[in-house]
Amino acid sequence: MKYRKFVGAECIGDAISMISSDELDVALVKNVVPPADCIAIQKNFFGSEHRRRRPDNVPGYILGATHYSKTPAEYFMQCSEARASVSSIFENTVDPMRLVHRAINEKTRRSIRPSRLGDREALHARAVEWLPDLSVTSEFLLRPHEDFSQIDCSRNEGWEVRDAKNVMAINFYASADAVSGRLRIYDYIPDTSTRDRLELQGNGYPYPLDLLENKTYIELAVETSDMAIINGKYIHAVTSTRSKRVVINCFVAQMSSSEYVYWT
Ligand SMILES: O=C(O)CCC(=O)C(=O)O
Repeated sequence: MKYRKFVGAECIGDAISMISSDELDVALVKNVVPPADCIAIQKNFFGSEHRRRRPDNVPGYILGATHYSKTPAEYFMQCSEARASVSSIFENTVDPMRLVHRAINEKTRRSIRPSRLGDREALHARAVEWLPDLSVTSEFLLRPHEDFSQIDCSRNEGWEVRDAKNVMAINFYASADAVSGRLRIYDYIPDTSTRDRLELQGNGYPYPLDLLENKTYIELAVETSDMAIINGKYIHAVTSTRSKRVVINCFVAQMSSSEYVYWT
């Protein structure tokens, strides 16, 4: 697994084009957004009446929509409903995902657009607040998973991402400290037969820990204002946290037409 650290928003395009061409699997870009904008994003998020408990048994709050476990029709319906509230997170501040779009345009000279289903469009971001884990007994805030099984499944028939050969997970940290809530990426991409055997086709979550026992990993000590960009086929997890952790994220894939599409 190839990992590299970058500094500054001007490096986002390099990180993405290197991951797209398999020169890199994991990139951590430091200092993407000034601290005042991270605070403004947090303030907008915490002030929003649309923030709600995550519906997927992961401890935290979410604003926006997630395609996880949903049919495309359900997901795109939620995108339409949540669009205005997602935009409000970036009111009067920097939108880190728009920085990604600009970087793709400028660095790769490819276009990026929302993934579509008919005339509906996917969201460009969602925001997640992870609740501090006070039980201390669990190693993970989010257990090991990968992001490819969620798109590479029959549920998504008729949605263009079903044809994607890759997926990048892009996470921007509006609030995080280096001590806990680390992003752990195992040097392991499960093949289709492993996903089938574990019955994880369609969701890719959670992978049993014994499968990962002998796998090496890197842990990104993510901090406020960092952006982590990873090849989402690798199994990854978030270690438990005792502090406030607010993440803005989305998925991006480069399609056979060479254009990029995003969704959440
Ligand atoms: O919060 C993070 O660092 C990564 C989150 C993640 O992997 C996910 O939401 O699927």
